[in-house]
Amino acid sequence: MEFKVKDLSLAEWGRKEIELAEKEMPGLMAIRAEWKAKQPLKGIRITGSLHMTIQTAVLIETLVDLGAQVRWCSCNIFSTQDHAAAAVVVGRNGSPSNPKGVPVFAWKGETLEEYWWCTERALDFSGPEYNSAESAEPKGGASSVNAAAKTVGATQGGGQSRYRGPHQIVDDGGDATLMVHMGYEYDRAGDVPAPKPEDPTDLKELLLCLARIQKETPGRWQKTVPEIRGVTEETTTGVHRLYRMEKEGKLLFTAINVNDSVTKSKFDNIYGCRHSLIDGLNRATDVMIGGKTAVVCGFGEVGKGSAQALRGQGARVIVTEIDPICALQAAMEGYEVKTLEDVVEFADIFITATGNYNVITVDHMKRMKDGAIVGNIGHFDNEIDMAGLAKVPGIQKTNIKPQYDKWTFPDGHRILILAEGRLLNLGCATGHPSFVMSTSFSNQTLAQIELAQHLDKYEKKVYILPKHLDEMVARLHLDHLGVKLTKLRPEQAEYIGVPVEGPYKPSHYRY
Ligand code: NAD
Ligand code: RBV
Repeated sequence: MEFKVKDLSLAEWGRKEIELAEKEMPGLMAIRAEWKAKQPLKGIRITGSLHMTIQTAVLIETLVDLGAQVRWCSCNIFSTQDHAAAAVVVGRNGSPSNPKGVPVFAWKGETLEEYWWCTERALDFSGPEYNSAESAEPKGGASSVNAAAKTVGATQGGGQSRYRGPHQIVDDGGDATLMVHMGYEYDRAGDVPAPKPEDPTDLKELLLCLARIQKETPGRWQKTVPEIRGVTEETTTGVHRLYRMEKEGKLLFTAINVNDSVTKSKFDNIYGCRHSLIDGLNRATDVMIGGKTAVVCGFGEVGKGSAQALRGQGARVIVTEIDPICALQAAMEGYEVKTLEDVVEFADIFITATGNYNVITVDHMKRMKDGAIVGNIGHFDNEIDMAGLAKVPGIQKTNIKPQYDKWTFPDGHRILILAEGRLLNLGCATGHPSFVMSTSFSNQTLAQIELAQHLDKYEKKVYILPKHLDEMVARLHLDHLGVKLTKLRPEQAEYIGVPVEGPYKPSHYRY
């Protein structure tokens, strides 16, 4: 079996934590129990690009239990838990000397070149193990998709005619989707452009990776794309990318926006970050948060959870916002709302949670006080201008420990940066805990089943899951917390105009 992880001997530890996580992931366990016999993902090849954590291991093994053939990489260079990756490769019945699990390409501390290599490997199902008839013929409208793919392959000849990509993608942030879309575009153009000096490093590395692939397997992406049924996207930033592609007419397959299931964004983004933001801050810095002034940039879902966590520790929290509604919400919650310019000189801790870029600029960092802590919990590494920081003449970077650096400016003042500006809860800690990831990943699994079983209902557009599934995901998590739900009586249902069995809210309801 092909794979690349840090150390397979970590598998036993990983397995123990996976087993504990399963107990905290009742939604995924219920979906396994409900669907295992029906095998709704049988014959479906799934590529996942999502933080390779213990929680993700439980998702991967759920997809396998439902019949899928899975390959996986992380969507971040720092977020892999190496013992989780090892356990997934070894599998439930294998051993480090005889791994029988899922091919994973991920380790903590990848370079960007390695990152794109891992993504590319996770997208390649050409090995002989995928050549069975069952792998080639998924149910539910795929035969025409496959027929189209075979035609493309047949016209090209050579090795790539046997080339197999995934049928479905689980994406987080959209990098696997981006690689496929860019690869496809450059395949058709016949050339991958050379990176420009001003391109961000990860784009440069992606272009170099695509150029290599085009040389080795020309036509690969044209063969891949017609076989892809769709993608299910985990996070806000990835979803923004998808809607933009749809608007520009560039989306090549169906996309399910998992983030905007209520049981994802109103839980993972808020309560998950409420847990894992301070976990990351504490593990990296071990600095007392109480009494400090903390600035949270962005008061969306992630900002709301982050601000609450910092306040819970006794920090004095200041919020920055561009949206008057979110600014007003923050004020009504009792936070001061200021601009960064107002507070940059005296705050102790800065957290970006906007999904935007250049929110904390080099100029801001030049003005921060000595010892200021700067971290990001949004998806990419450009909310804090890390590229600009590295270019400040005379600046010195001193590594304190992995994913924690001290940057000393020529005037002698220092700032402390977490996870090189990448999401600190996954870089410096282990991301969200299992229970809340169970709600996110139940949505992911249901979305994957939807693509596998009902593709005929969808066009090449972005969709969210229907509300009855959202309510079902919530329902699957109630018992674990001892929640007793009140049963709606028929006459009451009639009075408020909803079915007794739900959905209980109209689609415009915002929770
Ligand atoms: P959101 O849209 O709900 O919130 C973002 C907020 O930032 C918005 O209210 C917006 O008005 C505000 N904003 C934008 N530009 C700003 C600026 N220049 N200054 C101040 N505020 C600004 O999105 P979200 O769901 O909270 O997600 C935010 C980011 O976090 C995304 O990148 C998302 O992918 C990521 N995310 C990370 C995790 C994690 O575990 N680290 C979890 C969920 C989401
Ligand atoms: N996230 N995953 C974890 N423990 O596996 N923690 C957070 C985990 C996801 C979360 O769903 C968010 O939308 C995404 O990471 C941002 O990349």
